[in-house]
Amino acid sequence: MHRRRVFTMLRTARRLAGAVRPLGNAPQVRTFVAAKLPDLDYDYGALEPVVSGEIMQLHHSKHHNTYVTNFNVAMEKYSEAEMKGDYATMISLQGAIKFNGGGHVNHSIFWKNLAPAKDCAPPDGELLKLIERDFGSLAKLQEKFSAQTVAVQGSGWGWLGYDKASGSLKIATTANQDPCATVGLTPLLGVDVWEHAYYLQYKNLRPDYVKAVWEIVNWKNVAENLAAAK
Ligand code: MN3
Repeated sequence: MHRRRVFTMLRTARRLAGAVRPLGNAPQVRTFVAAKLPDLDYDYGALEPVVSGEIMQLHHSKHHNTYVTNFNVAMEKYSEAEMKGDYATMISLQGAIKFNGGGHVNHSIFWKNLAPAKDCAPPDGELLKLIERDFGSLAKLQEKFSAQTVAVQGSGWGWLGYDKASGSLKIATTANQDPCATVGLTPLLGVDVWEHAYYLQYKNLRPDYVKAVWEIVNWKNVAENLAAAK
């Protein structure tokens, strides 16, 4: 390579590096947008008898709220570590970010997926068309979804997701608070099968809880999620 050209390249590289250096010794102020516990669109008791008001209150105001609090704490620490270039700390925080951030993301979807039974109507339009194409019928989707979700070992979630690559609907499960996106799908409908979601009411009978949840699935919200995913 010509010497003059190498010199020009070095000068350009130095200029670019200078552009991202902080100005003087001014402190860098960097904050992340703190997560907030979302309000529910219905009262705690509005999903009865499928899910009791007691479960809803604990689930939203205690469990979900704790994920939000712990996610924000982990993200504050992450931001500080990031500014210091403390990569080891950044890596050590990733478990807490995934778990608590996943808890926040998943429950935020879940609350919107549900509605009082009197306000729920079966899916129609584009959503119904895709359900029938990809599963045969709504009943078959529900059967397959329920079987896989009931079979989650320990704590986790059942999902109906949209697969952008194939343009189709897919059923998946995730462990713990892993979000649906970790299996490559855009979440349309999630069902929480952590024991805190049903145990006070259904005890060990997770299949009864999952079967009953279909009565309070807000298909209108699922259709909105599909429209946004496409
Ligand atoms: Mn939960």
